[in-house]
Amino acid sequence: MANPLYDQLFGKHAGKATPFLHLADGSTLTHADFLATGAQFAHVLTNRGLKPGDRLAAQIQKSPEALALYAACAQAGVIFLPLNTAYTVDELTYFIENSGASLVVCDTASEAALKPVAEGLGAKTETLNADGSGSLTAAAKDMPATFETVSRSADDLAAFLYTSGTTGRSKGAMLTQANLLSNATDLAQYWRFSDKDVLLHALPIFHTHGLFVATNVMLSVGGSMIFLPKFDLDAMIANLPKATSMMGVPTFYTRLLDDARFTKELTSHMRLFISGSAPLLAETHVRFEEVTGHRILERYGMTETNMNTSNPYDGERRAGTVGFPLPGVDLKITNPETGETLANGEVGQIEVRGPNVFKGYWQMPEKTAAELREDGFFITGDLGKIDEDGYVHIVGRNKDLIISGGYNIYPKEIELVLDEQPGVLESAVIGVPHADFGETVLGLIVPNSGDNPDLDAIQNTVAGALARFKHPRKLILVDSLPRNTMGKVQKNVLRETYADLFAPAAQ
Ligand code: MLC
Ligand code: AMP
Repeated sequence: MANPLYDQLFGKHAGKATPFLHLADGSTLTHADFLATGAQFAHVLTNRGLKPGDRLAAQIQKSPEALALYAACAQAGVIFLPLNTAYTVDELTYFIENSGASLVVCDTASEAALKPVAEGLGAKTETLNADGSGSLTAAAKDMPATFETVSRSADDLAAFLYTSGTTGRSKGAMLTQANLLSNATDLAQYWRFSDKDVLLHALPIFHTHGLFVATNVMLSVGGSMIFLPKFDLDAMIANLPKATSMMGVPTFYTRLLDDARFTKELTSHMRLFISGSAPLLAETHVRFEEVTGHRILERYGMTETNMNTSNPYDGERRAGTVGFPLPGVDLKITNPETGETLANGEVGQIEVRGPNVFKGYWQMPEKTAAELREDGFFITGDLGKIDEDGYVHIVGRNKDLIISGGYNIYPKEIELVLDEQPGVLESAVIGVPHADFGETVLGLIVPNSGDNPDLDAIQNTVAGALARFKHPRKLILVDSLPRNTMGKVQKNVLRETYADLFAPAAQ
């Protein structure tokens, strides 16, 4: 009986007393301990009636147990659906309903609000808290520490990750075992990870970066991770001496660089620093090398495709580029109107194809067809070019998207809320440069004639509806929105007008 994802990432470490997770309290969890917890959880899942192919939605804090739940899903053949801990009940309701999740795992504090929603949608609930306590662990305590791995094929679905869309409706990206495995093994080789590596892990584990890139790579080689609950400067500085490598979003690197304790001495033993999920400014790349002597290795990926390109391990890591297509990944630049492939040097939309590319959006055949071509190329929505040396540059986006501190925010989702507010005629939400988050959210509101909308009340309503990281940093009343001759709002004009609002000098 085979289950490639479980066997190749988890099962092969069965019985190993080697360290897997180094925790903030100084304790260490071995691979064997971790797998035992995963197996106990897998028993609970099957006892709760979950069958292979069912969905488990989890909105839980980062902890070893949270990661063991991922292992449990892999072992029981359940599709894992991790959710941002910042999502509101409104947002969660949609994900639970859309995915048809059979079980929702949340922390005790959110249970009262989520249980009725889950039950209304036919899902059971269990709790799992940041300290590992909760009904799930309580039920797992007396379960056997081994579980007969459910047979799955590489083409079976392993996870759904929701990604917002330009229409404001989130889509569940269906990722197969093969998508995850191929990327994990390719990245581990490309970046020369081994069982000697200790990865400093401060990313959330509900997104591709922290869960699939970081964790799967380390699992595939049998290395260990310093598993911090979140990014905290003091904890990063304290733990860097024990790490060999680190992965982060650009905000991690700019925050480290702004701290006087982050020096060449602190980092001289490090093997590798990797950045992704948002553009790393060339200036940050250069500053990082000046301070540490290391060149950050920048790579490019997305929820639907895992990782697509990477700067080389040995060759030149070129600032402002995302490197070369990974082995097995085809990448082309096409004309957005005609789909024709463009010559090197020309800017167009980036399309990718490979074993890393997802299967489509859950129950959204039209959206899948619009973005995933029949020949397997996925239209990323990013604009880029390939230079004369083959390096891929991302120069912009063909999708209305803001990336703040590595989190994707789709303006449409916020505009839909703003437009409904009393006194609002229409709105436009844009991303403007921000020293810490790279970009941040700005909302522009056109009032109904003669009205004076209450901006504080609007912010409060937004707060109830949308996750904190999506809230506009500021709302501004404007008389009208600039439009082109087709009547389309010219967001580029707005972005230029407000470019300096949160730039360093204005903060
Ligand atoms: C937190 N806040 C954010 C935010 N993160 N607001 C906007 N954007 C963000 N990214 C909110 C907090 O709730 C808080 O609200 C306020 O902003 C300031 O918080 P902070 O303490 O400064 O933030 P912090 O908790 O330190 O978090 C910042 C961060 C974190 C950058 C460390 O956001 C983070 O870990 N980002 C990584 C995201 C990620 O993993 N992306 C990968 C996606 S996968 P208040 O109420 O206090 O004002 C992907 C594919 C690929 O993209 O290629 O990898
Ligand atoms: P997500 O859907 O959260 O996975 O985000 C994917 C998007 O993040 C991509 O489509 C890009 O726009 C952006 N992204 C990821 N890595 C990089 C990078 N290294 N440089 C620029 N943008 C990036």
